[in-house]
Amino acid sequence: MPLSPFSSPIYVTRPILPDLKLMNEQLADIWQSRVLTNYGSKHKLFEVKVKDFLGVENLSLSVNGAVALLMALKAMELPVGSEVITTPFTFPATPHAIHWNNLKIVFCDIDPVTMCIDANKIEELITPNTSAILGVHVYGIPCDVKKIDEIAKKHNLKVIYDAAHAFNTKIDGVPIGHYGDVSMHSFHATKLFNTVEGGCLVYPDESLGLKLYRLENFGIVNEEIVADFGINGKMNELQSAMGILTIDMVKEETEKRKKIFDTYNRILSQFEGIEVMKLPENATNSYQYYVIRIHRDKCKISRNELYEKLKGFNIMARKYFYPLCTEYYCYKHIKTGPLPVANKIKNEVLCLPYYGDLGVENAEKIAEIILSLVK
Ligand code: T4K
Repeated sequence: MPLSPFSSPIYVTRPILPDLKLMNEQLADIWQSRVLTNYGSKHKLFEVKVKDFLGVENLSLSVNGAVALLMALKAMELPVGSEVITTPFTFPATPHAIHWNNLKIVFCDIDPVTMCIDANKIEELITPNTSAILGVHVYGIPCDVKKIDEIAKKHNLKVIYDAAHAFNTKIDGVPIGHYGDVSMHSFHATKLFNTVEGGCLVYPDESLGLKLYRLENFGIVNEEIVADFGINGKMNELQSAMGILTIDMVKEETEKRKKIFDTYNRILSQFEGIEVMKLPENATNSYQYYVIRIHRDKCKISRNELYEKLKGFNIMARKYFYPLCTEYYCYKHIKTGPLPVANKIKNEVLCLPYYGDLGVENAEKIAEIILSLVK
């Protein structure tokens, strides 16, 4: 029997939402206190809850992931104009953070398996002017953190991770934020765990906390002393209230997504033209994105054709991350070496609908539709 389209659009994701009654209770507290932002009681409680959840000691909440990343780079005190090696296969927020810090972006090719920055190609890009490496744990798949750490130590570089997709990822049981000098998690509405907009920075060195606090609060020390060039990166009380409730939903949402992950893998891995999402054995899954790769030589249609045809079934998959950041108008001028792997993979990837309420039955139907189109 031919597969029929969904009756309404199936988006790539849908945010988890707390019970409205519980949210109203949170709001009533805020209304009563009239403290809307600047480190109120919701912020304090939420910070403790996130630290407990992640199993980390040093964490700073932030208004969103992009601003958190700006501050992370700023906190590293890298020489103005120095070079930061990063990946072109990411959301524009990653290179933008380098640019906004008056640093030079150096794009490195990606690993053919993890799709993260290729640690084996970093050293050839290092010059006397290199100051840092900015890796992205794309789709929650970890970078080669151990190799990157070795390179950084050898060349005296800072390591910053854009872990927007890797909330709750662990490597060998260690929270991913323990690697590198500082890592950013995003709590955007499109993420597994959301505070509407929001994010945090996690860092192994406790002393970074004070610096980040100053950076996110205008550099203010007290009413008369401003010690640093801070901006306003604070998370407010409404975001924190949302987070206090949604963090308790992450475990259940993760369990639901695990079933969808297994369903997609089971059905889609039957066909050699589709490469299903895999994580290294020593890493836990963040369950933020579900990505497949379409191998054109083995499929009837291309990734782009599949993406378009899925729309006809009301399935709104997304081509994260196509095009590469090097192709964006604002970064086209940057001279890069060849990026053969990133240029190949950008045409293969497709992120499928992935959220708990999608349910296993709908995931099965999506997978069957994909198979019927590509085989
Ligand atoms: N680094 C990396 C590697 C990132 O991927 C991101 C963000 C950042 C840094 C920056 O972190 P934040 O500053 O955002 O915390 C989305 C998100 O806006 C963005 O957060 C995310 N990465 C990126 C990968 O995806 P769009 O433009 O694709 O989102 P949009 O609005 O098209 O949403 C996708 C689908 O989600 C919609 O079709 C429907 C659904 N949706 C979306 C929203 C916003 C909802 O159901 N409800 C909603 O409220 O960028």
